Amino acid sequence: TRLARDLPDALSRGQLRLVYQPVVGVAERRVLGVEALVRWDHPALGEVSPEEFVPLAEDDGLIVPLQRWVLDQATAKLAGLVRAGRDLRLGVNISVRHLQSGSLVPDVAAALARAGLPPQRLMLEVTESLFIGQPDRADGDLQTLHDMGCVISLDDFGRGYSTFAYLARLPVDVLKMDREFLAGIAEDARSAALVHSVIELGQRLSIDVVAEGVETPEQLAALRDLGCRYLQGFLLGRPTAPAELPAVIDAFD
Ligand code: G
Ligand code: G
Ligand code: MN
Ligand code: NA
Repeated sequence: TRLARDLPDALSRGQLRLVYQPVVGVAERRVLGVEALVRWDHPALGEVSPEEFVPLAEDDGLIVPLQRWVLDQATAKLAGLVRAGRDLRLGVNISVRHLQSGSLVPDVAAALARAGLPPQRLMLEVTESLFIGQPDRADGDLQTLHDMGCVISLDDFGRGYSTFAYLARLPVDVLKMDREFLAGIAEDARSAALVHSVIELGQRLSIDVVAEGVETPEQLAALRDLGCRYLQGFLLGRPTAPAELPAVIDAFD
């Protein structure tokens, strides 16, 4: 396809960029962190979603350089914000293939060192689909990153299967509850009970739960009532260009 053909040059031609979406603390009433999300501005096709090109990069062996670029850009950006006095954490989505390649640990260490960013500021977002099957070297590398001080989050929690088993197996600090859970939360007692149980699961395991995909004030109110402490979604803030990020963060203070 055209996208697959053009992807190898996208990085060198400067067609990739990052946007950042805020994560808000309910008790803190402020933006606690931002998640980096990659975009490709294709010269002819316009903006391409990572949903389309990340799988292509994974098939073409381009994912490791792409993820290195994301890590370098995002850690440098966050280090600048921290130096400017902002107390923020950075979330970066990690690819299965990068973890399995064995180079994620040195790549993360290098990005943190170049940026001068403490590992505690970096949250690595992994999806559970990564860990289907036997424990392998990816488990060990994730543990190493956790031991280095990086925060590990399980992204899209609840979308796949065997989720509970992963919680026993992996060093998870944060659960990002899939937005599917929020679909009926404001109207329907069963949906609310399900979300409540995920929040309680987090409390029992000392894992912070972030609700993803908060779009309406009704969902926000329901999540607050259920004791959810961390929120992300279009209602709180859309993915934003770095230049506009300070204004988005200040809007909460
Ligand atoms: O930002 P958006 O909703 O378009 O993201 C679509 C999907 O792409 C999500 O699953 C998100 O996790 C993933 N994604 C966004 N940025 C990155 C990235 O830098 N690396 C990887 N591997 N996935 C990303
Ligand atoms: O898989 P992951 O959670 O990393 O996916 C992040 C994606 O979710 C991004 O592409 C982002 O644009 C999208 N997203 C963020 N907030 C919302 C929201 O409130 N509603 C919907 N539908 N998508 C969202
Ligand atoms: Mn994510
Ligand atoms: Na997610």
